[in-house]
Amino acid sequence: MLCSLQVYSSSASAAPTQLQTAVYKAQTDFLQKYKLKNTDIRQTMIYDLTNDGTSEIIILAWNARMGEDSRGYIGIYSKTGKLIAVQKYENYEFIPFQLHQLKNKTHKNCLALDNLPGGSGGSNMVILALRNNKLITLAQIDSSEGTRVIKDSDKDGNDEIYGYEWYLAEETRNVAHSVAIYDKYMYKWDSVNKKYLKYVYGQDGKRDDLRPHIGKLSLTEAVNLVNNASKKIYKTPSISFTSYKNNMQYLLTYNLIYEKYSESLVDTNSIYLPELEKNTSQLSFSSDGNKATLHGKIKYEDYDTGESGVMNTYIIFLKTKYGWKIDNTSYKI
Ligand SMILES: [Ca+2]
Ligand SMILES: [Ca+2]
Repeated sequence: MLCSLQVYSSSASAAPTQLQTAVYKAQTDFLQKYKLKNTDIRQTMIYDLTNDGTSEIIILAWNARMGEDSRGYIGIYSKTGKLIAVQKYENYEFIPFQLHQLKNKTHKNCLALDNLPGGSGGSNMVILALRNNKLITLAQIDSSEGTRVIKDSDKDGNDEIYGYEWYLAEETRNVAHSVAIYDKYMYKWDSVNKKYLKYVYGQDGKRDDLRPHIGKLSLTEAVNLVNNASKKIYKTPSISFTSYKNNMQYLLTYNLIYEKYSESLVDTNSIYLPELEKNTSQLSFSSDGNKATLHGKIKYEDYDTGESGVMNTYIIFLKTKYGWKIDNTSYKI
């Protein structure tokens, strides 16, 4: 199905096929038209982009100069070497890097085009269809961290586009890019509204747009959350960072979890999480309602002196897409 050729050569020993001749003719014409060098041709694809049952020759070229002088072109030729369409990319912010075949039931055979990857390795992508001898943009796909995959997962005749993006939220505000939390995303063709829709999946694999609304935290919920987290964390005195993260990520914010990132083995006794009682605890909220503070009291007794007292503890909660999580803890006598 996928057919990608690089046959730019005038010294082939075997007699060229009709297709090779047409490709050569198209490539030569393209190079002359846009004053490009042989090496500027990055990709040649044989693909039926006009959806008439006959393949076209699609050439992607960009000159090797970096920066503002960079120019990119896509040329679409008929199988006989006649120019059908050209798309120019003369804005250096988008340098056409690689073409992929993409199926779409409405527009039939389409193209996905990667932008030249930036310094971070990520690059954005556009989805193109040929209409009236012009390439039209159906969607702009956000940059992905690492590999992007084009696949018809649900076998509905439309390819989906999968990638990964940095989970940027209040609960990841201090988490370094090097250890960032990546959410998976999917662009899916909406055949009713005729457009691609983006869906994001969280660390639990659930779609963000299907998550239940997170309501106001109640005092009972806050106390239970702290007590559950406390019970869970002290079960294992010492635990690998990965297990710690996996066990606690829906109770503690990533910000709080990643405070322990430098330790390969997390000493859970060094984490302060009390067990509280509802009748001695009070809950208050920030003005926007997205942050809550639980003020609890813990009785303590000094074994040496026999003195007893009450310690004040403050648990800060953040509203996240997963629900309320503990973001910080402190105490004072
Ligand atoms: Ca065709
Ligand atoms: Ca599909």
